[in-house]
Amino acid sequence: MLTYYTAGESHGRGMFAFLDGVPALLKVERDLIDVDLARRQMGYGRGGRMQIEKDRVDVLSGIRGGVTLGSPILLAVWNKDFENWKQYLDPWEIVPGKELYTPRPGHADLAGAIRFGHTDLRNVLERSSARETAARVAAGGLLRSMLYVLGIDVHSWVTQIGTVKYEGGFDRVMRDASSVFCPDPDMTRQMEKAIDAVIENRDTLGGEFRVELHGLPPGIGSYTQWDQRLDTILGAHLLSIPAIKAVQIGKGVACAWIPGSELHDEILPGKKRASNEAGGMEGGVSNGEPIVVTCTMKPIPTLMKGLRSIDIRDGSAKLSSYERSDYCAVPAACVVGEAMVIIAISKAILASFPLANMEALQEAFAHHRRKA
Ligand code: EPS
Repeated sequence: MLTYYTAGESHGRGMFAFLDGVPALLKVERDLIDVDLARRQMGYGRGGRMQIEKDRVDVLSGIRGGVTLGSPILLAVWNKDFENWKQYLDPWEIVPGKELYTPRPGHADLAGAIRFGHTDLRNVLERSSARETAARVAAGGLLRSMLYVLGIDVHSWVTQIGTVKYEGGFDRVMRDASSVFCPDPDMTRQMEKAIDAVIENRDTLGGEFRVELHGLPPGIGSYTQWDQRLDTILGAHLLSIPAIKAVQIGKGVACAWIPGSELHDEILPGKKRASNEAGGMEGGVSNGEPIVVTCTMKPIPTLMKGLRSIDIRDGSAKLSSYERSDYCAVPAACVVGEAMVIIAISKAILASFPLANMEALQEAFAHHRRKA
């Protein structure tokens, strides 16, 4: 069983990912992790923090000579900004000056303070900040090496920012050339304009991105139990990304109005499919077609102009506090989406093939592919 958790505060020492159950003898491509970390930092509309950080993975345990040991893996992404914050976040002795009392509507501030009994919202913000997603991307970047060996590729692109919608397909070169990770230069310009407008207005903007996974054989996941369904696993992983409010699989919400005769992917000789509206899974099991998911991200709740809120000390009306933040983080979120799809599918694969090392996994996987 693959276990994955993160730890770390936004302005603390670093962000950490803990992985247990990664098969031994996996050759880890360090560059794959660092490239993903660098991509997560990019995107038009990001705030000042990304000028400070230069995210790189540091391996604290579980890998020796570039190869996994089968033991627990601990990854670190150190926060350069910690230098500016250590007096406020030291585990033993802190100085006052960074307390927060006016919760941001849409952020975890108020609900999180009630949940844990905090009187200083800083204690909520530090962990609920989307900086945590750096650890997710490090974990996903590591598991990308495993999926790569198994013949699986994962990629993503931005399909919408505000009301600007891109309906075309994926092109890696064009996606990488775009400041918003949208594989179309004209749409990129329109999306940049939409972001410029909210920056001008001291506001924020959400959007939508798509993640595709190619090369997964049929028969991964299960219909026999609710928590083994691929939809369950993917949905949970993607909805866990901060600010993600909806996840669509395949045709998604359009399933409501397309008749069955037009929606379902007819089966052709050789088990080929006439289409892939199901997004690569039926009954919670992969069907051999690409996995296709689309995620909706809400606008970031940290608004420079503020929103109506209260001072939690006395309940009086105040504008919500402003912390340095992003105006639009949809491009970054699409890199996080890739990482979460990689983690979800890795879990599903290792649940079907609970093997101790990569040699055994590759052999079992190849046998399964032949049979399918
Ligand atoms: C982020 C780092 C954070 C925020 C952002 C994402 O850094 P700082 O708070 O120091 O600016 O920029 O977090 C949020 C927008 C949020 O709402 O939590 C990062 O590394 O992605």
